[in-house]
Amino acid sequence: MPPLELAVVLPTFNERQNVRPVLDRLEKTLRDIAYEVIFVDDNSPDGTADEVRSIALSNSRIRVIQRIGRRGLASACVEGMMASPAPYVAIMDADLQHDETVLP
Ligand SMILES: Nc1nc2c(ncn2[C@@H]2O[C@H](COP(=O)(O)OP(=O)(O)O)[C@@H](O)[C@H]2O)c(=O)[nH]1
Ligand SMILES: [Mg+2]
Repeated sequence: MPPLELAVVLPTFNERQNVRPVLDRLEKTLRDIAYEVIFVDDNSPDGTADEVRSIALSNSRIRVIQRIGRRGLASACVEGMMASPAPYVAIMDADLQHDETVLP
């Protein structure tokens, strides 16, 4: 594997239905970049973290930090950033609101 270039951190709360779509979009646009995706989920009742794990099982680019008994967008972002060795980090909403094609 080439060295990681980019970590995309996706803070989530109840984004289960957006997990696959956002990953599909990132895969298309980051074709030539060695990237990983870190979801930081605050134990969403809709099972967002389980959805990520089911995909991560067969895709080592993807992982989830599931925080129990905690909430907070800013601390979720920091925790995701600190969990990656990548030299570049991007934070995005998981709700498909941000244009991922600007990342490259
Ligand atoms: N981990 C975590 N993620 C959050 C929290 N609140 C919001 N998010 C996520 O952070 C991103 C931004 O939140 P969003 O509600 O879209 O904010 P808005 O776009 O400013 O209305 C989304 O991916 C949310 O799922 C939180 O307390 N913890
Ligand atoms: Mg949003």
